Amino acid sequence: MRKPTILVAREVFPEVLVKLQQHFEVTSNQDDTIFTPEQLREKLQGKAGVFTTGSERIDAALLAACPELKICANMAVGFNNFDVDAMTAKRVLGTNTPDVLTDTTADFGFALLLAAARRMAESEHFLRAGKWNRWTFDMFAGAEVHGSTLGILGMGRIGQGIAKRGHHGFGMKVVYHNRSRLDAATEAACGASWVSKAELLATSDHLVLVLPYSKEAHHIIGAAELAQMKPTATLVNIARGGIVDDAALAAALRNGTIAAAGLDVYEGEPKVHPDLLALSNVVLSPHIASATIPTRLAMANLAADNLIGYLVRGEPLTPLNPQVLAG
Ligand code: 8YV
Repeated sequence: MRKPTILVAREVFPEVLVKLQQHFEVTSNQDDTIFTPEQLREKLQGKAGVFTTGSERIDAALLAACPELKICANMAVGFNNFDVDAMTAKRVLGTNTPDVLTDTTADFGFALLLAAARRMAESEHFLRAGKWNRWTFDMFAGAEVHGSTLGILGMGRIGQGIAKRGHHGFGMKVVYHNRSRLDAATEAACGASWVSKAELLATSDHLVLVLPYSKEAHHIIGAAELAQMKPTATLVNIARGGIVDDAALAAALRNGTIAAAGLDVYEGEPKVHPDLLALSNVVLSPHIASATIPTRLAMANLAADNLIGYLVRGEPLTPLNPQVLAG
């Protein structure tokens, strides 16, 4: 029997490609070309499955042009590059990679928080520029982390990981806001209390954003929200670009509305708002929160196992729209 055909839309670990080739006729992209929507549509002709990353958009127009497509397996926990409703309507399964990146991403969220609050990037640039010629009592004095109040917006798996690090590791008071409140046992394990969004903004010394991107979450942190935060506060975004209004954040950092920020994601990335690039009180990283080799390998393997599970056995591991499996 002929093997099903799939597209791996970006470069992946060679061993993951070898595993996929045991089950599928694979069109790979080890040159790592970023396909335009037209190129993606062209490459997907006749394919039953696609291995995607955040850079491939799967929408109604693409699905209409690729009638043989059955599954899109994203190598990411976030899936805002998928129009899941359109996929469900066309009976195309979507999968993501939860759990395997939780701790790695939470570690990085904490790294950005510490770097921004304790002014690590700014002071390092100062030293490298040869400007350090004496110690002064208040040189690069930052914000206290231990014992402070950690706020978390979006309390899923990664949010809980950050809460545990703050509570158990740094003795922080943890407050969170989420549409649904966690059960009492999970709140206790994270040392976290639910508060309203207004209270979260007003009381957090360090506010970490970990909510998924949705239309409702667009610019959920803008000028009005930043104005409600403490002037000494740190803001960290490891969720998605577009959740923060980057222009408003740059203005708030410039005007002292808040003290510092740590960002891993941006509106329109890989472009970064020029006003952010001009500021010293923001630590900027290029969307690397899940970037360790063991974690990226686990993500790639889970995406591959979703393709194999569904196209070979009819059983994906982490489906986003299990309705597609029902009938
Ligand atoms: C990915 C991420 O590396 O999992 C996510 O949602 O943001 C990152 O871990 C990125 O989306 C590339 O697919």
